[in-house]
Formats: sequence, C-alpha cells, structure tokens
Amino acid sequence: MKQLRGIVSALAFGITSIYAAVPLHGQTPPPRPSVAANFDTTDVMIPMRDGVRMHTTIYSPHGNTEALPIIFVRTPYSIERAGPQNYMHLVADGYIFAFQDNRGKYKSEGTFVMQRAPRQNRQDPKAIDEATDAYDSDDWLTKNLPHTNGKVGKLGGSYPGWLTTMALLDPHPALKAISPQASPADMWMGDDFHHQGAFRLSYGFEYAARMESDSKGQKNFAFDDPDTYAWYVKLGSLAHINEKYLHDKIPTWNDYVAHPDYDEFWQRQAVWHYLDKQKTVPIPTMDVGGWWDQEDFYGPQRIYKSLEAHDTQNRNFIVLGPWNHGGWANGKGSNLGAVEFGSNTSEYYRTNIEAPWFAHYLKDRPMAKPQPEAIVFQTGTNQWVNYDTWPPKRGVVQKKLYLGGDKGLSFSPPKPATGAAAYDTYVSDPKSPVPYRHAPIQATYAVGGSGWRTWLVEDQRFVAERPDVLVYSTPVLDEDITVTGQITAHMFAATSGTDSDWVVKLIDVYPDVDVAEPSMAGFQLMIANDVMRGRYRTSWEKPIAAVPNKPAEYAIDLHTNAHVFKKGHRIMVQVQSSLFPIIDMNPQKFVPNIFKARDSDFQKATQRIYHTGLHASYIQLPVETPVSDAAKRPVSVR
Ligand code: PG9
Repeated sequence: MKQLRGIVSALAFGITSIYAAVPLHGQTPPPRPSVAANFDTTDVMIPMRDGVRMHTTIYSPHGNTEALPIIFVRTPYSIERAGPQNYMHLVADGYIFAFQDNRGKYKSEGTFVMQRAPRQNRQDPKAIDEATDAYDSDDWLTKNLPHTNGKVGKLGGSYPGWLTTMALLDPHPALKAISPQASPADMWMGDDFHHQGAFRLSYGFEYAARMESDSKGQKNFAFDDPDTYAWYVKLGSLAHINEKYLHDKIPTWNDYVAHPDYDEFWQRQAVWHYLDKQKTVPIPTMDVGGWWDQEDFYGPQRIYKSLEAHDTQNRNFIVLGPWNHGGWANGKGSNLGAVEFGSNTSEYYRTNIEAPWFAHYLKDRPMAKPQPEAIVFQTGTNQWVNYDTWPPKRGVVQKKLYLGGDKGLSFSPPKPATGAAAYDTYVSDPKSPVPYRHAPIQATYAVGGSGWRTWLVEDQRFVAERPDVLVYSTPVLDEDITVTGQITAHMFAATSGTDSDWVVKLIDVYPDVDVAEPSMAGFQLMIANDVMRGRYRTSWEKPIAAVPNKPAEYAIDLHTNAHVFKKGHRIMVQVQSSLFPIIDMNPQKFVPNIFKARDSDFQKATQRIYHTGLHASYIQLPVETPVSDAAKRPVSVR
C-alpha cells in the first residue's frame, strides 16, 4: 500500500470517498452500503500515450497483502458514484477495483467523441481510440499498483460494455477476461440509434442532446409537453430539430443528418466489422444480453456471432436472460413489469455465472462444471437452459408461420385466393402514427419516472384495435411450441407511396381466463419485434424508392430468442408501419434524406400485406423438436 500511495501522490489531485455504482445511463444508483469502508480509495490521473490523463479511482481491500486481480470499469457516466458495493458478488472473492471516467468526460482530460471509431492509422504511436486508452490504463495499473497478480478483468453495461468490447481490438497482455454486457455493436443496424435503417428518434435525439449539451451529460432536453408523443407529432420533419432546438451544436445529431444511410461513417464505427476480421478470440469473453433490452439487444448477439466465427480455443461465451437494459446488474430479477420469472434471475446470474467466471480466469479457480457455450433463460417455462451452440444447431427445425387471409396464423401455406383479396390493407397516417407505448409517453430519462425501461413488456392490447395495426393469430395452442434461435419475418408488402416502414411484432397471447396467472389473462406479451425501413430492402448503403402498389419482399431480422408458447396460449403477429416516436415517421414518399424532408413530403399511404401464392408473408421460426427426442435436446437444463 505504501508503494501505491507514493506513486499516486505524484499524480493524484485529491482523495475521494466514493461509494456508489456505475449505473447505466439515467439510472439512479443504489444507496451506499458500508462495504466501501473496507477499501482504501485513491484517485489518480493515468497518462495515455498522447499525454491526455484519465481520472481513475482505485479501491484496494483495506490492509490487503495478497496478490489480487483488478476489475476495471470505464464509463462516460461519471465514476463519482462508482464503487465495489455494486459488485458484492465479486467483492467476496477478493479483487482490487478500478473505475475510470471516459476521455473528455467529468474529470478526465481530452475530448469525448460519441462511440469514437477505432483509429485507422495504427502506425502512428500517438494515435488513440478506446482500445488504446484501455491498453494504456491496463499497463499503468498493472505496473503501478502493489499487490496485484498482474491480471485485469473488464466488464460494463451499455456504453461501458462497448468500451469493454473495444478492448478486444488491442488487448493488453494483462487483460485476462472480459464481459461486455448490453454492448452495442452497430448503431445503424440494430442498437441505440437506428434499427435496420429506421432512425430511433426519441432515443437518438434525447440521448445525444443530453450527452453533448455539456461535458457532464446530465441535462435532459426540456420538453414543453409531458406527453412526448404529442410533442414529436407536432415537431413534424426532423429538419426542425436543428432549426428550432439544437442549432447544429450537437455533433451526434449532425452525424445522423449527414449519414442517413449505412455509409462508411457507420461501418467504420461498428465494432463487429473489426471483430469479424480478427483471427482468434484474444481474451476469454462472456457476452451478456437481455431479451427485453430496450436499447442494445442487437449488440450482444452480433458481438458473440462475430467472435464465434473464429473461436478456435473455446473462449467465447454468451448469456441471455429475461432482462431489460442491464437488468442483471442490480436487483433480484424476479419479474419485468407484469411478467414473472419464478426465480431471482439477476441474482442467479451474478452469483452463479459472473462471479465464478471471473474467478476462473482471473484467480485460476476451477469451475464446478465447464462454462457452457450459451446459458439461456427460456421464457414461458422460466428455466435456464445450456446450449452447445448459439443459436442451437441440433434439435431445431425451421418452420414458416404463414399470415392467412382470415387473419389466422398457420404452419400450412395459405390456400390460393379465391374471391377474397390476396392481401390485407390499412392506412398509415403520419399525423396519427402508432404509439410504441401507452400514453402519456414520458421523456426517455424523465425525472419522476418513465415507462421507457419496460416498454417492451407492455400489454400490446393497447394498439391491437387500431385500424392501422393488422393482427394475425393462431387458434389456442393444443401443445407447447418452443422457439429457440433466429427469427426472421418475411413480409410481402406494398405501399401506395414510394417509401415505407414495416414493423413486425411476435406476441404470446395468454389465455382469456388464466387460472395459473389470473392477472395475466388475455395479456399480449411481445416476444420479438423490429422495424425495417423499406427503402433499404435491396441495399443498406443505397436506398431505393418503392414502386407504388407493387409487392416486394421485406426481410426483417427479429433476432434470436428462446421462448415457449404454452399450450392454451395463442401466437399472434401484429404488423404496422409506425412505432412512434421511438422510430421516426417515414414520410412515405421517397426523399433522398429523411432528416431533411419537408413537412409537405409526409403523406398518408395505403399499405398491403400479402398472404397468398408467391407472396405469402411468413415468420421464419426455429421450432424445437418434441421433448421425447432426447438426443436432439439442448445440452442440459440447469
Ligand atoms: N444505451 C446507451 C448507449 C450506449 C452506447 C452508445 C450510446 C448509448 C447506454 O445506456 O449507455
């Protein structure tokens, strides 16, 4: 400890007692327990290769003389409230903890760049990015802290999760295990800012305005209407954002406007492209994601997939559970909104999965059983299941669930249209878009509470009766249907306009009279959903206009899942052309750049969803074979 004090006194600018967690963006940290009193706390400014210094707080167990590994978290959301008390499941095993303000945020020097793209000039010894900041910090920590075993482990959720992923691009030799959690992988394809080309308006606007209005990133945009749905409808074209409110001052908003398509800007930023090019998985990596993550559901799946392609040494693992954004890091995890899971899933994750994993790689502790490739919480049955691949290759058959002319859903192809129209139709009106959650839609990070964190588990009956939402449903199921793996919607659709969005929601409908869970009777629980901006149906880089009223196929990635639609329930699909204001309203008239559309470009469109012949719309579902087929079952139920 003496040595540490000597070293840091030269660099330190003050000692602080810091007792709270690294909360996810906008979360209130838990109260301060006394655990931090058991640690010596030191603030240091760690120099990076370009001379910029990063504010870092180190917690060493009081009086420790043992060689311990370092758990290291980097964040743009301030380390002022960070501390070991939020990692009680790790504290007991014995670690030194270090927390660092991201470059340009709070007490760290330099300039913050939203999701700074990896440096392109790797020959320049002074060039920096998040990987070099991680490397330089690891180097300093392992060389300067006393009583370490020379091993570093990194973890973090969301932005800190992404900072963790970035460390994979240039890992320091001391880095021995990482766990990126809810880490975005691609801000255009599927994470916070866009989904398959559709702009995530309310999140993209509110997050960028909050993060970049000042260096702290804690000032919410001041809405003058408590229901932001009404505010965004009144806003009209996205061009008014800069004209009326941001005045070109928010760099991330300007990036959205300058780069509407999947151009080099987004591709250069997206970490999975770099992971794809790596030859190995350099560090044991445990990716974590939540089925109902309202922000970064795509990222964990994409990162795992990219690493898995060259995981020759079995170092790449994934954990997927029944959580919203970061829901595994705090609390019990016994429910999300109205949905009950029958056990404390978050506690289970922290104690039985995360703690043994880090102890194995950082402290050489043997695992009771080898780490399964994929540990997945299967919803519907509410059980943990291990798989030897993700998505599973064994025991799953790909089935097409067809949308029928009678608004039914069936695994049999629909009959050719006889008299009845070959499509269903609805009118999508930009003045009255389909809300993504029930009114009032509070601001994303509204002080006093917001429905944002649980919108994905809201009962979808609140829109099912709307004339601009098509609803398809199976009869009541007479046996369980287990869906495990990749789900993709194939919509054969047409619009009377020249551009359109297509939103597909896969829903589990609880029985009308639910004896097991009376409060859930008739509940419409979204299991999977996503949106695709029609103009990108042939290329993400080069948008094209739709030919009015001509059907085209739209493939919409609904990502992987593990859910049992139980006997007595029904499977439902809802199709619509807006999800507002989480997704901006498509003008429904093709314009080169939607961020610059005029108000007069927005028009009503009559939409068609086809259901016969060559144009039979369907959901591709990975259906597990019956339980009796033992050889094909998942590796084990935990
Ligand atoms: N979802 C947030 C975020 C991550 C990365 C970039 C932008 C936003 C977060 O909660 O950190």
